[in-house]
Amino acid sequence: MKLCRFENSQKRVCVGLALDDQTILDLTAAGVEGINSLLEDGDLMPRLTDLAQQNLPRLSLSEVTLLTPVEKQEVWAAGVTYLRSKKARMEESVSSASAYDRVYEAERPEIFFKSLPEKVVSPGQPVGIRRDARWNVPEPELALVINSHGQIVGYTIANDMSSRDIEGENVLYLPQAKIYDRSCAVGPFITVGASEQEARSWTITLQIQRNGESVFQGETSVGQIKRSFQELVGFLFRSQTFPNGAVLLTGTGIVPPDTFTLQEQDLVEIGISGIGTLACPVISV
Ligand code: DO4
Ligand code: MG
Repeated sequence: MKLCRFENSQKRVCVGLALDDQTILDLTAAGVEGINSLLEDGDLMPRLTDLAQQNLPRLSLSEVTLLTPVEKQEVWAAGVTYLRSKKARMEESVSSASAYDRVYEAERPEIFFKSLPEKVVSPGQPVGIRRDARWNVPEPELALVINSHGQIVGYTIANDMSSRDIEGENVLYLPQAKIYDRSCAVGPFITVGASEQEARSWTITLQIQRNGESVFQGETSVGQIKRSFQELVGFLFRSQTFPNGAVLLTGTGIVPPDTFTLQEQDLVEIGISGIGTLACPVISV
C-alpha cells in the first residue's frame, strides 16, 4: 500500500492512499489529520485496509498536487553504504580517501543530518545546485520512514543532492556539500507493509535529461546496501530521540562519471521499483 500527501483543488493539504497508478483515496475525509498520525499507529496495516473499504472521495492524480510525504520528521542520511559510493569518494578526495575506506568497514556507519522537514523539496519542484560549486550530482536513494519508536514503517524515494568538489576538497566541508537550499527532495509515495527482504529486491534507477535528451542513466539494486536497515536505524536512534519520527536516506549506489555535472534546467528522475518515481528539475541556488 502507498500513502501520499497532496494539495487538493481548494489548496487543502490532505493524506491519500493510492488505489492504482492514477487514483487516490482521500483519507482526510475519514478524519485522518496527517501522515505522521498514521505512521505512529501500531495497527497501521489493518487501519489502512479498513480505510480502503470506506466510501471516501476518489481523486485522480491529475487533479491534485503531490507534496513531499515528510511532514514533521527530521531527515538524516547514511553514506558510503554501497561499494560504488566508497570507490567514488576515495577517488574524489585525495586527503580523506582512507576515511571513506575505514567507514565502509567500520562497525559504526556514517550518518549525517540532511534536512529540516520544512526545507524538503516536493516532487516536481526544483532541486538546487550550489552557485559556488562546479561539480554537482544527484544521489538517488531509498529512504526509510521511521516512527518515534524507531520502527521502520515505510519506504520512500530521496535525492541527496551533493557538491562533489566541495566534499572532495576537505572532509570537514561535508555539511556544505550536502546541506544548502533545495538539496533534499523526498517523495511522492511512502510504501508501507513491505519487509526489508522485499525492499532489498527493488531496483533503483536514475535518469538525467537535458533539453529533452537523456545525458545519464544508471541502475542499482537496494540489495547492494552493505548494512541492514535495522543496523542503520539503530545507530541513528542511539542517544537520540525523534518525537516526530525520522526519515533516513540509505546512501547512493549510482554515481555518474567524473566528467558529469548537473546543469540548470536538467531533469532528474529517480525510480524505485516498489515505490514510484521522484522527478525534479534543477535550478541554481
Ligand atoms: O561521505 C559522503 C557522503 C556519502 C553519501 O551521501 C552516500 O554514500 O550516499
Ligand atoms: Mg548520499
